[in-house]
Amino acid sequence: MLNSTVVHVHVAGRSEAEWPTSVFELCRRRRPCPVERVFMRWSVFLLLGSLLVILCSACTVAAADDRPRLLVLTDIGGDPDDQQSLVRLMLYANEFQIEGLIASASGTPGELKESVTRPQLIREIVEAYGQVRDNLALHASSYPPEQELLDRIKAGNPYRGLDAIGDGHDTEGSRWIITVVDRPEPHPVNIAIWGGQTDLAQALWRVRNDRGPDGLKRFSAKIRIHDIADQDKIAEWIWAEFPGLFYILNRAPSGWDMREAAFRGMYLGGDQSLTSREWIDTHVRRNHGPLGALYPPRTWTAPNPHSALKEGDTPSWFYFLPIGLSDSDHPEWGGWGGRFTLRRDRLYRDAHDRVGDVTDARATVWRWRPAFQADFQARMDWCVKPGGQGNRPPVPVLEGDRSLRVLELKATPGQAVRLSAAGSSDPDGDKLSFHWFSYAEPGTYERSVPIDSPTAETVTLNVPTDAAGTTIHVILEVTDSGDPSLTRYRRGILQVRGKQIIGHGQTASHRGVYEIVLHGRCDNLYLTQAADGSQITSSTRSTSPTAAR
Ligand SMILES: [Ca+2]
Ligand SMILES: [Ca+2]
Repeated sequence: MLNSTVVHVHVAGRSEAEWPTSVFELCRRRRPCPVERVFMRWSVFLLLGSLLVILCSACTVAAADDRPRLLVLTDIGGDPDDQQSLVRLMLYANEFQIEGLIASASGTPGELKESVTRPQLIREIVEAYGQVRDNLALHASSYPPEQELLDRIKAGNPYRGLDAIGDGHDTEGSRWIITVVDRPEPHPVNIAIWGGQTDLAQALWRVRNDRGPDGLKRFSAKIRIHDIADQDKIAEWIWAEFPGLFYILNRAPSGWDMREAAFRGMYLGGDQSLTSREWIDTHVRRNHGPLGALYPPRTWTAPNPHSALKEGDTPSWFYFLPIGLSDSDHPEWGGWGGRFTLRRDRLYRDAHDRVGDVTDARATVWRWRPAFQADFQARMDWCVKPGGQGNRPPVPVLEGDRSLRVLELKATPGQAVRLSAAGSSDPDGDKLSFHWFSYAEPGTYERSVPIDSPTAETVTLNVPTDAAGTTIHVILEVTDSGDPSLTRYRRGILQVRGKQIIGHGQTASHRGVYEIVLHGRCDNLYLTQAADGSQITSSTRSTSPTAAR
């Protein structure tokens, strides 16, 4: 028979987003009961069997393409910043499987006198890419042939909004979305929305109409959406009609100045010498071949300190770009495409970072601008420089791991954790420099943790004694000595063992009395204080389940 433990916790002063743990995590920490142990034993047999099947399959199937799948919807033909974003994306065409470039209704609602789509503007840039593709391929592998990208340019609906969704509103673009998502691939389709969402909404409508709710559910589980600004004003309708979508809405909250949106950190805030007309003329538009020459020198949105580089849509695909800094499954972790918080309605919305004396959503993007602009500059050089010239990024190694994945590391409060970047290298033989820092906002330990000698190859992080039960995100930046200097990243997440405040609540404020029901023995439950030291005004303390039963 299972024992049951009920614990009441009274917590005040923590906002919903800050609540660190859940009953699920608690259940993983406790010792399994006899029934569960039998089940787990059988699970081991099942797991071994499954592994055998997978290994056998691997012998006969060619290596899968693990690059992220990317599908873009662009309102190209309005503000020229979409052409800017597309020129930059072409330089990274080797980092993705580009599945579609869909021209949705041009411009923002009411911006143009006519309702049009402009796929020819995409074609123009892809053809310019075709002229520099062989030179790009001298510096990195996997650049796709021009024709492959041309074949994936599709036209969407020149009309937008709810009146343009439903029977009779299928477009080449909406059908293509369904074709791409339906392919039996192991990886999700990452959909970056640079303009309106109408063609995506039409695809979802069509799938639900033809396949029913279960078919829609299977379809939706295969996509991740990063939407810049809800341009067609149908985001709420989409969430209501097609629940369960992985949806990042990159936009300032209602009632705020729209310039507060995370994506505007591409051109607002931070070091604005890197967005000037002089910068884009020198490093992109002049002497860098036909692709760079198509980079528009002016954009429309004001205020923009230079009215030159804007690229408001670039964060949507930066978000999916694999550079070792983050994981596309975790918008709350942050990276070149910004950082986002999961809200109660299951949507991800702009989060705030503190950088220097600034705390806002734009900082989650502009904090990385020196690195992503240097990367842009180097890849523009690749368009024209011979092989062997033109800088390539370093390859960081974290704790002996050479992949780009985020590492989960165990630690205890008060421990001096040694972290090593030994083995990091550079394909050009450049000298490497290191910068380690704790990225406070994504962790549940909500303060920055100092690192001894943070520019050394191997460093020590002293886990604070009050960090029990929290996570601490550590970023390793490895920068080479090439021209321009390029940076790549690794992230380790320290999972700090020990006392942990564990709670579960469904109330709006997460203030009040929480009830935790434990089944079976529990040797590892402690209730003391919140991770940030705040405000458990009363609690039933328990160091063993019997104490609280
Ligand atoms: Ca756009
Ligand atoms: Ca290099």
